[in-house]
Amino acid sequence: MAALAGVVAGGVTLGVGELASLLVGPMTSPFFAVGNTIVDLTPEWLKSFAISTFGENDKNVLLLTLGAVLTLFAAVAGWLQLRRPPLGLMLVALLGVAAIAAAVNRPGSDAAYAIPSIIGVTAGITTLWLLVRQPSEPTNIVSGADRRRFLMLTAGAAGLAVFAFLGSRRLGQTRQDVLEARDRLRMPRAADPAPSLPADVELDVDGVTPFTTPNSDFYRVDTALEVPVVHPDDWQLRIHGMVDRTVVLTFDQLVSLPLVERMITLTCVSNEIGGNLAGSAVWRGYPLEELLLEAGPDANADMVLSTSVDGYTASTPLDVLTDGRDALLAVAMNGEPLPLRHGFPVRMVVPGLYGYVSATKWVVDLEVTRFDQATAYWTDRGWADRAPIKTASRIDVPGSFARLDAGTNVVAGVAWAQHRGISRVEVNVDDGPWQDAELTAEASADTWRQWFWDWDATPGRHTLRVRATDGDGELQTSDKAPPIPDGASGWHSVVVEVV
Ligand SMILES: Nc1nc2c(c(=O)[nH]1)N[C@H]1C(S)=C(S)[C@@H](COP(=O)(O)O)O[C@H]1N2
Ligand SMILES: [Mo]
Repeated sequence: MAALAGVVAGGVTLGVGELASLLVGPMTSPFFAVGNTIVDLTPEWLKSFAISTFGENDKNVLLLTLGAVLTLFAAVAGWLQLRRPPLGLMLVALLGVAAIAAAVNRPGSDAAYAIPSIIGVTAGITTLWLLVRQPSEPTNIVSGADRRRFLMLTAGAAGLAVFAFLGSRRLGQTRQDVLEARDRLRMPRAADPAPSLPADVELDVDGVTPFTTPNSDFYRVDTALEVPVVHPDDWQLRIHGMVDRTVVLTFDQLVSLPLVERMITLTCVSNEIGGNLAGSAVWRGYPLEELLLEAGPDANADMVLSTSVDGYTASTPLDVLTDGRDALLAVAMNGEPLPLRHGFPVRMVVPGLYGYVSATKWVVDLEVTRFDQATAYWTDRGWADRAPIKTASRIDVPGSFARLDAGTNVVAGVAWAQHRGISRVEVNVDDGPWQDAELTAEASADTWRQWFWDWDATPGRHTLRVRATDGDGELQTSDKAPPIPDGASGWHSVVVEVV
C-alpha cells in the first residue's frame, strides 16, 4: 500500500507540475524538460541505435521507458517513506531538484521554468506525507479507521492526479490553435513554380519508392520529444551576427515575398546503407541567399548558425547558402503548409547537405558567424562540420530474402547524390560483371533518380549489388563507413532465393 501511495504521489507531482506549466509558458512542462534532457544526455551510440531500431517510434519508446522508471521510482519512494521516513519524501525532493535543473538548463529557458517543478514536487511531497503516516493504533491499518482514511486519501489523490494531468492537456489549447491557424492559412502560389516533372520520372514497378514522398510518409528525425508548436502570428526570424544590418522577418512578410518552389530530396546522415531516411518533396519558400545578401554578411564570416524555437542548432557553410543553389526558407511541403512535425511554420531546406547541418525545422534565428567561433547541436557530439550528401544507391525490389521465380525479374530502386545528380547506376549478380541499369528521367540534380534492370534469374541463392556514379562522373565508393561522423558509405546488396 505504501508503494501504491508513492505511485499516486508521483502522479500528483506530474499532474500538478503539468498544470502549473500552463501558467508559466507552453514549453515549460517539467516532464518534457526531463525527457528532452535525457535525449540530450543519451550517448551517441544509443541514440543512433534507437533511431535505427525504433525509427519513428523512438520517442514513444523513450516516453514509455521514462514513465516506467518514474513509476518504479515513485513506488520505492512510498515504500521508503513507510520504512525509513523521511527518506521517501527526500527521494521525491531529489527528483524535484533534478526536474528543476533540467527545466532551467533547457536552451532558451530562464528561472521561471523552475516554478512548475517546484509546485509539482511540493504537491507530491504533501501527498506522500499525508498518505504514508503511521497508524494511530497498530490494528487500525488492517481494517480500521486508518485503513479507510488511507483508501479515501489515495483515491482522492489519484483523482487529483488524473484531473490535473488531463486538465492540463485540455487547457493546453496551443497545439489546437496552431493546427487551426495552419488549416486557415492561404499561402500565395510560388512566383517561380517548380518545373513540371518529366513524363518518365517514375517507374511503374511494385515496391519501388514513389518519386514524390507523401507528407504522411516522410521520414522524421529530430531531437524534439514534443513537437514544438509555433503560431505563424508569433513567428519571427532574426538574421544577425557578422552582418551589415540585422534583418527581422515576420511570417506575413515572408510569404508576401516572391516564393520559389523546388523538388528537393532530403537525407539524414544517420541513414544506413540501404536505409530509408530520405524523402523527396516539393518545397516552397524564399531563397536564403536573398535574405543573407540583404543582411550583408561580413567577408570573414564562413558559417550560418540556425536555431530552432526549441534551442536545436545547426551550422551551415555560408558559401553553400550563397552559391546559387536553391537553399530555401521553406513554408510549404508538397503544396500544403509544413506539417507541424516537419517544421511548421518555417524551416530550412538546402539541397546537397545532410539534414543535421542544413534543414533546421521551426527555425527562428540565423546567426552569421564563423566555424571557429560557434558549434552546433550535432557537431558538439562528434559529427562533422561539413557534411555534403554522399552518393547512394538502394535496391528496393526485390526485397531482402525475397523468393523469386526463375526467369525475368525486375530489379529496381533509387539513387541519389543531391546537387551533383546521378549519371549512371550499375548492378551485378554474385560479384559478376557490372551491368548498366536503365535510369528514369532526371527531375533535377537535387532529387533522387529511379532505376531498373531486367534480370534473367537462375535457380539458387544470389546476391544482387548496386552502385551509382554521380553527375561529376565520380563512382560511389565501396568503402564501408558507419553514419558517424559524416554519413554511411558502401554498396547496397540484397540476397534472394530463386526457385
Ligand atoms: N529543430 C530541429 N530541426 C532539425 C532537426 C532537429 O533535431 N531539430 N534534425 C535535423 C535532421 S538530423 C534531419 S535529417 C532533418 C529531418 O527533417 P524531417 O524530419 O522533416 O524529415 O531535420 C533537421 N532539422
Ligand atoms: Mo539527420
